[in-house]
Amino acid sequence: MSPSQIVTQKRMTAEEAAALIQNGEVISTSGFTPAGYPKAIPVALAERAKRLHEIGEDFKLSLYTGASVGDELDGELARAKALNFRMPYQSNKDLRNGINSGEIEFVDFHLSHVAQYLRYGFIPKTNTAIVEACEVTNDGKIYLTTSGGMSATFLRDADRIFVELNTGAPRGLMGFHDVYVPKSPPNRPPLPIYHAGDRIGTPYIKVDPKKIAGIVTTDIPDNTPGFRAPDADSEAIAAHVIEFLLHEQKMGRLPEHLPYQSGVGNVANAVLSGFATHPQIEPISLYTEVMQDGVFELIEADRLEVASTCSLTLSAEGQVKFRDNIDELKHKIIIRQQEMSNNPEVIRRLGVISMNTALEMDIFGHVNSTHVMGSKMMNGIGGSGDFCRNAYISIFMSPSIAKNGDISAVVPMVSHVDHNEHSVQVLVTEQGLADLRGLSPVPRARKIIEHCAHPDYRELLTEYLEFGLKNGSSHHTPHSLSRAFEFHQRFLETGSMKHA
Ligand code: 0RQ
Repeated sequence: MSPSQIVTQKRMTAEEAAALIQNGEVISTSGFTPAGYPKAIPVALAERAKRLHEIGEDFKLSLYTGASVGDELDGELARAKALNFRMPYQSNKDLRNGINSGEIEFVDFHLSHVAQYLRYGFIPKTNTAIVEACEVTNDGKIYLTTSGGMSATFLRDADRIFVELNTGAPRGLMGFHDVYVPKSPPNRPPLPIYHAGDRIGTPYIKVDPKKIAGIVTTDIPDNTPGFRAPDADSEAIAAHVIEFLLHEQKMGRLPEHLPYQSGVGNVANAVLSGFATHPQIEPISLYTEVMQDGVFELIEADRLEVASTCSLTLSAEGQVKFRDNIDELKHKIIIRQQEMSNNPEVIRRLGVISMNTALEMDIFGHVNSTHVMGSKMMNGIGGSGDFCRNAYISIFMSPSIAKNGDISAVVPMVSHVDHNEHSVQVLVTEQGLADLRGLSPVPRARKIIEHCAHPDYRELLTEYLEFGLKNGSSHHTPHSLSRAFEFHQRFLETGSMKHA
């Protein structure tokens, strides 16, 4: 197929586009966990930064994205020392090192908040938006590839737009997106999504073609980590979650057809796998932000009604499966902008059951998803807060130990709070599940220790609780402030949370 007129007129190389971007700019890009992000211009930008640094010139950018993006963007720019500010979520090793060394400022956001922050003027506007598209029309319709992210708001906000037209992305992606940008208060009407599968917007983002400064053609695929088969711990966690849901159903506390959100990683994939294979599970729908390969198992088992997501985070193998079945999948999958996939109003209305992964949880039910030992940024809160706070039931999962048993995921007090006791309802490890709904703090603590803590740490945790009950200032939440971080302290001093 011959390229449209706009592509012929505005075509340029990645290097030419990168040369137009100046030191100090705020750049916004498409991309969400890492799917649908631009790949060629960022690599050229990193090269430009390195060349300028070599001759002693400054070149640093602020970068806004939907969520984590591939190494071609976060990794290349971090290694080229071309970033001084980043938000709202990342998962790249080199970028993470830059953040933790203090070289790059990072703001960790609820993912549903960021687009409206930009529209409300709470954060600096963007100079240049770079989005990956599978089609761009002469009248300025941009059809995104594998993620929604915040592209609609970025494209409106930026002074100038570059499009990476990915000729390797299937054109069949046209029609998957549902682009809707809510009006700002006080004029925002209710968001009319009543079922996970409702479409309320357009399949494209419309921009003024005059704002498009250049179109770069590429054929680079999403660089997504491969799909790992679930390990024994993940399978055990999934089995506890499914047993709990079936019990809730039996007790009449789980209406049919509530949609699910599931986070990223091994555990999330194992749960979806469990939904696909367990003999008693009915077909489900997803109202989620990231769709991984696990969804194919649901489809193959004929157990997926519909999936609303912000990204298609598929392995190389998953991308082939997607392409081969794209026409059928179009009826099952909707890709939304993240302020809609993660929208608190919609999540609460639909009754989404949320399942996310924690780094650590404490005996009173607070969860840390982001900060190792209270200080070191891992990835960010992502959408876990959007879902957890508004879910019908909010579930957090984690293996009970990390680092060969030297770290307990259950601690006296979390070293950083992302999700607090008021929002966290169910905790699960491979050891078991603690349903915390309606429990006051001390029974909550006993249940978490008994059901979730690893046997190696149960005694230490119980001793901490009993010490607080005996010596603390209150029997309500019996913390002993001088001892609350003794697990973390011990790990930092000896390399293990266990007693020497
Ligand atoms: O370390 O990488 O050196 O092996 O943390 O842990 O068990 O592989 O788990 O990859 O699922 O990540 C919470 C980070 C879990 C993720 C988190 C070490 C462990 C390992 C990774 P290694 P696992 P996962 C949807 C929802 C927040 C955002 C979110 C996350 C590494 O799920 O970023 O939920 N969540 N978004 O050894 C020190 C502990 C530890 C620990 C594990 N207590 N202390 N290290 N590790 N527990 C997506 C979006 O929002 C876009």
